[in-house]
Amino acid sequence: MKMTFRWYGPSDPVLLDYIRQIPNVTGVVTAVYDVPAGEVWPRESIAKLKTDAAAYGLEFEVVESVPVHEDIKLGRPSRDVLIANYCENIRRLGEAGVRVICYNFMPVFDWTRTTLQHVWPDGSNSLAYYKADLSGLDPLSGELSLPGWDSSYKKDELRELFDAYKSVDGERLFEHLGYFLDRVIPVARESGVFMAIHPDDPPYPIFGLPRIITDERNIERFLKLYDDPHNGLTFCTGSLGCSNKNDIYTMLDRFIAAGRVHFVHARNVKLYTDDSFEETAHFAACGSLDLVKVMKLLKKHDYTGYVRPDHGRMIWDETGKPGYGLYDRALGAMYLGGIWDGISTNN
Ligand SMILES: [Mn+2]
Repeated sequence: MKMTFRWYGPSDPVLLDYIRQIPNVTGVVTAVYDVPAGEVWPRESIAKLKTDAAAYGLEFEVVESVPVHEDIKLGRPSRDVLIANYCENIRRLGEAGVRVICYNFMPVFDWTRTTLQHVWPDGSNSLAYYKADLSGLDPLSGELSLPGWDSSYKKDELRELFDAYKSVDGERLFEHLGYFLDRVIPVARESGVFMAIHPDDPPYPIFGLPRIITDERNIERFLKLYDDPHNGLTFCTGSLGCSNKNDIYTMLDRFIAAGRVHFVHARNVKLYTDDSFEETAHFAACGSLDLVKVMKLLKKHDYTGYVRPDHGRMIWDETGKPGYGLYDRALGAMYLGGIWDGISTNN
């Protein structure tokens, strides 16, 4: 197990100088964030991430994310050029020593929440998702503002995208994903890179748009689309764990045994019966998920891949990127590392 920490590059208020002070964290998870989806990342930008991290004794072996252009998800003719660019990014990242690329295949919206600041009785706050709040929103109103998605879409562009997705249901989306994998995975294998798809977050359709990386059956289908270890998963406990139908422990046990888990996002959520959820501290007692059980499964399988604490709360008056403050994620890294040490001793 290698403990890592997400870092948003030089503009991140969470400095590498701080990250290196968290015991047990050996590397950063980052990306070239100033190149639009579908374009090739300059080699110099990739090299700079590596030298920046190395200057603080941190590895750069995991990228999150190389975004997939909407035209690839939609299966448009322009996808071939975009996929070729994607392959070039994989080659360049492999040359720079990157071993895992996290990405997702969610139409239009990336991770979605209905509030960035759910306030807890102890004064901390965190991200939350209330189904009832989302049902009243019209994504085409031009006023939609949700965290985690590209708000740079203009109203017309968003309408055009929604129209385009009318002919893409879950089945078609699976086809388009298969087309992408057929071209990308051979390049990943040659480059020594493991592709690790992130589950849809939350793992059910929103605004009528299909979502397919959602549960055990669909993930099994995804893995079979291209049956190769280089076609793998980012196992995000919080994303999969915010659906009552998912038993994340059975899923993790099974997919890790199959050698298909390359990256783990460890996060806890308090889950409600309608699949609404609030993000909580990492401790098992704070939410509905048991990260002790998760770490025990990693230990059971002698997991040698990457782990990172996922979204944290905002505590101690910290301000910054929602979910990605320093303090609570550092506490999460310590909790996870403590569990790991505790189950690693022979006492
Ligand atoms: Mn995640």
